[in-house]
Amino acid sequence: MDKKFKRTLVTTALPYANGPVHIGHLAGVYVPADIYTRYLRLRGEDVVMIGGSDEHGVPITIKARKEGVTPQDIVDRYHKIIKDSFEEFGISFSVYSRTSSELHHQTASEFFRRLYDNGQFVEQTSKQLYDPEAKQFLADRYVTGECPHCHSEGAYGDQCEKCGTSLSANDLINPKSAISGATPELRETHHWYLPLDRWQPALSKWILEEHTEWKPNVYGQCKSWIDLGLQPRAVSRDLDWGVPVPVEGAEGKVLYVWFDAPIGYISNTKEILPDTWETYWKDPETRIINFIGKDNIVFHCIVFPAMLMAYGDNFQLPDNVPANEFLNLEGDKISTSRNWAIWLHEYLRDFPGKQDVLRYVLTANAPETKDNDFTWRDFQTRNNSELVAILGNFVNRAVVLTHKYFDGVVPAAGNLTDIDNEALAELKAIKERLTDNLDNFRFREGLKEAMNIARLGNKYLQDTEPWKLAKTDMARVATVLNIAIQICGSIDIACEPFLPFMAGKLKTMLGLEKLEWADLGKSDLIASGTKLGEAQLLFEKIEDEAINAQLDRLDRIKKENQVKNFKPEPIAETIDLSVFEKADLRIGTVVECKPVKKAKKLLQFLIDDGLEQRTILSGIAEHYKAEDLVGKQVVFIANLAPREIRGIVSNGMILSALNADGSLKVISPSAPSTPGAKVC
Ligand code: B3M
Ligand code: ZN
Repeated sequence: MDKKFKRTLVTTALPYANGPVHIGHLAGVYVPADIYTRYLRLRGEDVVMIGGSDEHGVPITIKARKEGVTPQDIVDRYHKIIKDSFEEFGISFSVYSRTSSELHHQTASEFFRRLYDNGQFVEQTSKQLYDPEAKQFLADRYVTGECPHCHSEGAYGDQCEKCGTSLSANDLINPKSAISGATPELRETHHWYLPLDRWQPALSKWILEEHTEWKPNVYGQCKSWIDLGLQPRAVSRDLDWGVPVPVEGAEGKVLYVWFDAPIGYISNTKEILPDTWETYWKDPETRIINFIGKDNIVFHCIVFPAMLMAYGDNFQLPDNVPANEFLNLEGDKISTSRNWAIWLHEYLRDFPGKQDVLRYVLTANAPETKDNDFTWRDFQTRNNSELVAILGNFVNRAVVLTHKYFDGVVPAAGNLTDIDNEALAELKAIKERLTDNLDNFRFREGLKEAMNIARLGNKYLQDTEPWKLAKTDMARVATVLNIAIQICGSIDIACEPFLPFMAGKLKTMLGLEKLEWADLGKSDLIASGTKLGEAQLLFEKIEDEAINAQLDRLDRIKKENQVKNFKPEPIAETIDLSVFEKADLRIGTVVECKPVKKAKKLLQFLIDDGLEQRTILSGIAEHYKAEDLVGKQVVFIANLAPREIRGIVSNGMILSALNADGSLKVISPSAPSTPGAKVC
């Protein structure tokens, strides 16, 4: 860490307590924040990591309304689920609290009041969208419509999730109430606005001049906001759920959720450090790092800093905001409403004890510079060919060989040869690169370097072949295994931020008392004479069945969504009866049915049409087993010109319904009919 700083305050975006958390949350915010915090702790730095649930705002009240329960019920339920998931994944918050707490309400209220008293707001009356049926103003997500920027449907009143633009409800094209579906009308209401324009010069200097080192995605978004010219932003809402506006004449108004939520970072710091919290917020020797997803950039880089500047009293601005892009799932955007996600509590049910595997895959694929994709196949490959085959394998070999030749007691090293010195030098070089990556929030690259230590270990054992030396030169075997065990120790330290569960196991196996970054790369990290624990497998292979079960689940969800969103195709152009009558539709009975070689989709039918038996090919092989269709009656077009497909002549066409989920269902008469009967 930079010498200027004495301590670090890591904040993590407060997830809305309106649903469980999924892999996107973990990959974008909590795993990177946890890696960074654990790394600083290993360095012996003073660091606190702040988390908590965001329990206000329309996302909560919408969910409550949908389920017919109170907002309090919703946040109580999901706060617990979210908190438990984080705990189980080893996200090592110093505090994980909630914005419905008494302390937060007081803190946010006081914050608003001070700004109000110091003339930091402008009060304005304006026309806002109002739902005449539900009899309420439509703040934020209570209204949806077409995005004025990218023109996609379903943009919210505060943000378009498609293009990420932050919006004002009045700008939506064709707005609709999310409560009643009604078309809103405009009604007058008054609100308090934070005049961001007043802070434009200060924000511009602070970000555009003093923080050119920020990630390009973050810097770029800030720059385009600032270049557009900052506007006053309303910080209150006409809602009954939230922190009441602490001002006379503000009945029925609460603080805008994006005003109170970031103050949650302060409240939660106060909660664990009631006496010293101010040092973490107001001392210039504190460094504040905000871990967030890209949709939260403007609030953390523009709005909250403006609030802090308006408050004064030495509140420090973040030193860095390493926001991530989004993680997709199997090629599609993760979406709570479409259930297109891997929920952490479900993952834990399906892969108990495999928290580190998910942490590993999410970091290896972290959406650090661009959106990235999670796929179950990649998950399996990374587990089997990296965690098992590289990391687990090396540690296992080193520990097992030490047990085999030295009863599990780390032997002393003799004179080092070139190969030993090279390995130790490479270890030091890896440490340097790893440290540099972690210092600069490049966790993907960092993880690669940590794994390179295991690669180095495997190569070292491969090159020295202690199992062969054991026949002739036990002194040399002692040196090799000593070094191999030192490499294991370095793996333990280097991987602790990324794979804390594995690191805990390995620490016990190696008899280490404490992991410290300073020890990483040392050649005497584990003293000779140390008795190793039993060799335990650190990772186990993930079989195809487990992965297929997950893919089947996603397939089911995709189909359910297709059915839910099914819109029948528009009706085709009108035709005369005479045109229709040209098609000779008949009933036929299936005499034979069999697959067609090398044609996945085709079934070959022999149909009794009352006159003769005719061959018809139909593209429904993925929807039926051939034998199940024998004896069934079908509707077919009898006078279609014959067509040759794959060397077989098809005389007609069997009719099927193409359903919303993509399935094809053969059309049959509702009761047994005569083969050859006309369909009319
Ligand atoms: N709850 C938005 C989100 O979950 C919001 C973050 C608050 S951070 C202070 O994306
Ligand atoms: Zn848009």
